[in-house]
Amino acid sequence: MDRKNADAMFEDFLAGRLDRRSFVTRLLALGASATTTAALLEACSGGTTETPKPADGGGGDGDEHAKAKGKGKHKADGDGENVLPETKELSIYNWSDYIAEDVVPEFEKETGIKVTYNTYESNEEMMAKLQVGAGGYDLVVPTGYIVTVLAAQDLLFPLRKKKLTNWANLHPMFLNPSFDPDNKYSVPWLWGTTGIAYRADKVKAPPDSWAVFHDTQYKNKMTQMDDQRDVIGSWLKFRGKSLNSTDKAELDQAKADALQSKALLKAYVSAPVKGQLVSGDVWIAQLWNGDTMQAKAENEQIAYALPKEGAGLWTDSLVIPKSAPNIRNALAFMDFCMRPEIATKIADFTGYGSPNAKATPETPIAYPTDEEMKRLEIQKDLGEALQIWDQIWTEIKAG
Ligand code: N2P
Repeated sequence: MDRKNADAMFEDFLAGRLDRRSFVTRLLALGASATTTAALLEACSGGTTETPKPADGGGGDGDEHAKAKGKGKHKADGDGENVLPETKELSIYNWSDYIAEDVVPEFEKETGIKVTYNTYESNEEMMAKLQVGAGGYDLVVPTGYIVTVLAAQDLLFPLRKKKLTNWANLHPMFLNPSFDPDNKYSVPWLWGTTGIAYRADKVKAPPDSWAVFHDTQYKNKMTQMDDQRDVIGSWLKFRGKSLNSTDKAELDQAKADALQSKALLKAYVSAPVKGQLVSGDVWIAQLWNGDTMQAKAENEQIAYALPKEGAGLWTDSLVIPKSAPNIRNALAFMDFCMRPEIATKIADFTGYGSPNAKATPETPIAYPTDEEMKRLEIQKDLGEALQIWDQIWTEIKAG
């Protein structure tokens, strides 16, 4: 999608210079996927269309704000930075099923802060809201490559590490990631893989290849995720290519493979497929390891496989949008979740790996074996090529 044009269109739409219908038509014409467009509309209609005012001037270190406002009157905030306002609220926007149930209530009880908690099903859904300034969120949980994109768009608030007293609990392996050097903006939340969940009691053999989504015997019993990076990425892997490919011919082949499989799929659906796996409406689903383990807790017949051609490996992280109204509380929640017992609860409930070295989860987690690890690839920002991916995804969805 042509981002400059798209940005100009958002402005026209928000300012009422472009009606809803023309906005949608033009956005699709620019190559935005239907999912992105729907998410944008939802974002525009929900809540305020104004960019929430940054609580801390929005600047990297808040200095400009201090100068503009108080000319030295601002008190220092422990490390020479200006004071973050004290509020009693916190708004969290996280993936569905991605926290333990009692973490938020415990935080509220301990701090007296009232938490608003909303969920999303894809990075695109979350980004669409942030990019139009809707939501007033204090914390969101993007996948690694999305942290890079949001930082490049100047949408993130740099962490104040001095407020993160439990930082040392994080495993060094998850620190200083290439998607966010020096963890300028992000605190690792959970990590996992994107593979195949299946019903061991229904399939003839455990699926060991993305080719299973071309297998006609499973027509209408299979789903792939509602996520362009995961779907197109899986077909690229199937052909031995990188899931970050920007090569037009490789992407055309991935599109052809996706369309061939689409005829056999019940739907493109991400986390909500768990219920259908449990009930047996779906036997084979592209899914993440942790969500698969959550479904397995309800039905023992559910298993997880990483295809032989390779699959995706990712880390999701907590970040604070620059527009966050409650930055102090966002930092407090980050720190709270880095406590060993809280990190343990989160890993136990979600079935995902914790980046916290002191977490001691007891529920089974489908960690990749060393051998599988060699076949995993990390998603990267696609840069300009995202336009081609957006276009292909729109065609797959429409096809
Ligand atoms: C949410 C799992 C999200 C993982 N249930 C995506 N990286």
